[in-house]
Amino acid sequence: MHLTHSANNLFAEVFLAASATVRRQQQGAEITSSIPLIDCAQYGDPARNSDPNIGIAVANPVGLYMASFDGSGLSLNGNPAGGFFTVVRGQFPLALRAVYQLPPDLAASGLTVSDVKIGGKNIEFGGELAERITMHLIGAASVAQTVHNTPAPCGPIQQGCRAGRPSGAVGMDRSPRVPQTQPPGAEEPLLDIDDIQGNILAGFNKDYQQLVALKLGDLAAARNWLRRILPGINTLAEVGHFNAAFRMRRARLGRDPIGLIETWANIAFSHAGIAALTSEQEADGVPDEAFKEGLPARAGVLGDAPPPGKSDPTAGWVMGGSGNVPDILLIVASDDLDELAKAVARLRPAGTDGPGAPQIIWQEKGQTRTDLPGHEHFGFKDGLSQPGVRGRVSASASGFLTPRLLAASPLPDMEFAAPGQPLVWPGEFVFGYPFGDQSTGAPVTPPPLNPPWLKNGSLLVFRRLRQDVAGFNQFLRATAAQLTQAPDFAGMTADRLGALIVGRWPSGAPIMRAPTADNPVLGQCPLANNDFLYAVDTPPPELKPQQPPASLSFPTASEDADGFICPHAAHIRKVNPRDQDSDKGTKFDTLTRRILRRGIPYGAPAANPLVDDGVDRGLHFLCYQTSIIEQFELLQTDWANNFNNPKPGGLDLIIGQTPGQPRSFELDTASGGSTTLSAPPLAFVVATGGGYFFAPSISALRFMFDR
Ligand code: N7H
Repeated sequence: MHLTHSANNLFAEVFLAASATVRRQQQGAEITSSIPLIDCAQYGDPARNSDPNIGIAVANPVGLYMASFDGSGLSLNGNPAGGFFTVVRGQFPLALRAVYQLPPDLAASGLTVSDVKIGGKNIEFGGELAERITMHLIGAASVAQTVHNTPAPCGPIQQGCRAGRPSGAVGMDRSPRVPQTQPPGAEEPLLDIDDIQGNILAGFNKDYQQLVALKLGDLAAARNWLRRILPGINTLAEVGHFNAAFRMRRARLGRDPIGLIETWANIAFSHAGIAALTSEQEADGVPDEAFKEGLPARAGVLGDAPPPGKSDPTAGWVMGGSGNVPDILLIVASDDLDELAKAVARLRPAGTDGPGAPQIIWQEKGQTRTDLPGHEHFGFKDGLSQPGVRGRVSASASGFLTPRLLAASPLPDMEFAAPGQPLVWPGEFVFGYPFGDQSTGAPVTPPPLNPPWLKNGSLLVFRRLRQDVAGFNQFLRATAAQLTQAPDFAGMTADRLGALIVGRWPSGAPIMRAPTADNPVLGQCPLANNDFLYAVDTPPPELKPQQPPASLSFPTASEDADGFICPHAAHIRKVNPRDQDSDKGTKFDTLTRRILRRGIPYGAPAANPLVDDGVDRGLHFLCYQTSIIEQFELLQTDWANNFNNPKPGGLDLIIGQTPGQPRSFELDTASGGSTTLSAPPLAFVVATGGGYFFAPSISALRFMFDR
């Protein structure tokens, strides 16, 4: 396969040229005539292949590229065969040339591509592979007045997936740039990477994940079991190193590495579980009332609606409802489905642990969508925005848990790890480390822990959230059709309304940077897709010298204090108002509300998102924090369920719920348009199970069974 840019008719040429032409400015005046424009753009440079008349730089042209290849379901002799697809020119999402061929050892054994199976059937035509390639056109057709097109100064401009506008672009109201406080970073604590469980700070990030809920029986047998599986509970050191190696390989290969497969397990206990294994008093030492009460007692506070004719919101839950609270939650995750099954079989209680070993009361597999990897069931890319956790994993100068990519901070008084990723003190997620002052962000030394075994542990929230995919999409379609009747919202589509409600387009492109249409290249660009603030214009990122250069392809986010671009009630704005004040305080307070999300979809994707097929599908929502009340519950109750907070503007229509009452959502435009949507009281996302747990350190686990 070989793709090149060919503007094969006049319309296409004009379209591409218009999309690619860069406005230039010199000494404050826009350049409009051709020769000065050519000089300014340095198109005379023989090393540049460009069209001087219209100003397209075709060194990295506007054109058709391969964005991704879906290798799921390809197998050779029962082994995954998606990885034989190799990009040989460019790289995703800007790949131009690729081959699908067997590695030399397999080819030498006489196997050919026709031995590869797709969905159990041998490949017959190249087209069967081609249809798994997602193509995209780089270059945006702009709707007049909607796309930032600030004139750039003279000189070459780079394009591609890296980040925002040219540094030094004029016409931006930007805050003064301050050098990012850099290492030594001596004030950042050394994290006990061999004692903290791996899913908390590193995240398993696997395609398959099984949750196993257990009830204790005989305590001696339970302790035998825990002692047996302890070596299989993975640490931050193990998971973090694997993730780093995976990232490095992927960066070099331009695709997911083949054969780099790992299987991880972590464990957490409910209050009753800890009380049984230690004592009621020890369990009460976990400093969180919500954890102590347990999820069934808190479901009403969270806004979970009881089923008709019942008063208990957890009646009918598939697990974790009143009277059915597990003592233990085991999380097992793998890159490979067979390995996952083997690990679960190894880790589950067995007869050899003794009579009365813990019983499995519920288990369920989650898995990334095969049709849209990384997307949740409503169709949106998930897992993009996580806080940058401070702390060191080694004493070396670059030994930070979260890589520091920025040379300068976009905000004068706040430090960031990467574009859009502010740094947060680890005490917000793991006990025993400094946490942030809610007014200044300065680190606060934690008080001595009592009981001391809390150290290196974390609180885990699990919510089994069923998603009504058809209900959500029908609502979008019907509401968008009504809105188009109103002059201020003419042209509204279901897709755009969905993006306004989530705050991102399905590709993950934030509406703050792609106000009118999805931009899949932006959505897939890690340095750009989370780079936006709400209260001020977001300056282009200033990356450290060793980072790839920032590009100009995507418009930066403009200040949106009024919620005209991204509504105040959009899901991602509700649960993280970023630099904007909230009812609780300033942006420094918001840093103390962050959570580490580790969710994964469960259930088969909907074949037709508008049709209710009765399939139970949704999200195994998991998150870690050190205060369930001040973090997860605050996001759900004080923000998502509340019209006025963090800023007035409506309920979060993704997760917000107020049983029995319609849920309203405000849409306002800069031109004065305003309307309030009314969504049905029954949320599109409904809890059907879950629990509050404590994920102890490796050493605390020993304390639980060595008694
Ligand atoms: Fe949300 N969705 O598909 O709409 N979420 N969420 N979430 N969520 C996020 O940034 C979704 C839920 C957060 O920093 C994205 O990773 C769905 C709960 C937070 O900008 C998408 C469900 C809670 C963020 C979704 C669900 C949160 C976030 C954008 C349930 C906490 C980061 C992708 C079925 C109470 C916000 C991304 C930021 C992002 C969706 C649940 C919180 C697409 C479908 C219960 C903090």
